Amino acid sequence: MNNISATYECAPNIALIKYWGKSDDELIIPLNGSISITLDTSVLSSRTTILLIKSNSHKIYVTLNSATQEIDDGDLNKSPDDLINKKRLFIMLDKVRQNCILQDPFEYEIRICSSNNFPTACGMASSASGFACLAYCLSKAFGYKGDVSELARLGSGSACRSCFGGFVKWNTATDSAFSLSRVLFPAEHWPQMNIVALILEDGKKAVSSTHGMKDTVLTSQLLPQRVKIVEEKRLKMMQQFIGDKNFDQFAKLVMQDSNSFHAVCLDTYPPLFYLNDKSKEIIQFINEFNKIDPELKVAYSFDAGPNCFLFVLDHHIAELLFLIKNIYLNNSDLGEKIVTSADGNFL
Ligand code: 2P0
Repeated sequence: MNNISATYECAPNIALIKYWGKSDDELIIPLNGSISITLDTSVLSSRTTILLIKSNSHKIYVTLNSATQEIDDGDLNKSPDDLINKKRLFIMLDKVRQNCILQDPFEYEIRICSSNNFPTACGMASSASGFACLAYCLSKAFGYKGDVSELARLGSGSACRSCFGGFVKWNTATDSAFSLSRVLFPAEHWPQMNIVALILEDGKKAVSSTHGMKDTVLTSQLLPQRVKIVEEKRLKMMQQFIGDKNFDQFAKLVMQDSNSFHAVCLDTYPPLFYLNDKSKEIIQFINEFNKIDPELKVAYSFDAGPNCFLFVLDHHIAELLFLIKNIYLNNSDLGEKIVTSADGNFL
């Protein structure tokens, strides 16, 4: 058999305890561990196919959402900004070729084809799901003997959490082989959990996460304090609250960690403004909504952009959506919005 192929599907994930800052930029080892929830692939997913063609050409073709380009090592000395993903692809490929069961791993032309079932304008980062798919495809096609989450991490840090469904933890470590992600709890553990994504802006962000976190590591004096709190307290607390299905405590910690992440962004020089005025309006709205009852009903979380992810249990989602759609949105110029549930269904 001369040709080998593999296809995988992975979903984006949303961090509950955020990753921001690397101890090793090349190997993408995070300063602190993180915990996320992976969305259901039936709603939002990336799908990637790899084809290895026995050949002396050694060419690599990558098709992303129907635009194809040939990639070669010579590219890598040009603009580092555009080529960061290509460079990471070569790092992943090197890693796989060094530790695989395929007899002659350099004797193939490689074709990679990847697409998302969600529009790029929906505000979900596709690099996590895309690189997780790529890691699975490379592993299968080459017979990689290492850990798939380590491989995905070399493509994009948050991608290692998209290798698995449910609640996932990614550990920090001094050695690359130990900075892996693992399932903490499967999605069925807390099926009443829903995620509502409010898309407030769909443009490309001014500063990418990769560059933003590099600046934070270099300049923020608040970051070491955040890393300490996350490592010493928050990861354990989050694991406990999810395990106990304690929504009140879970919600408080999700919001605190999102706030703390944006605080270190502001403490970066020059400052990183990922939230916009609409994001701040949503924060105020959620705080008001939560005031009505003694226990928290909704949690917000924001990644490196203005779009908002709301966490809410089944018995409060109708009330929340009613308020957002009929009262709040009427008084606001919120843009396109997409609503998903954690177990994967558009509502
Ligand atoms: C997270 N983010 O934990 C955090 C919260 C954004 C804010 O992981 O350089 O795209 O490829 O490792 O994975 C975004 O960072 O950056 C991210 P790289 P990545 O989800």
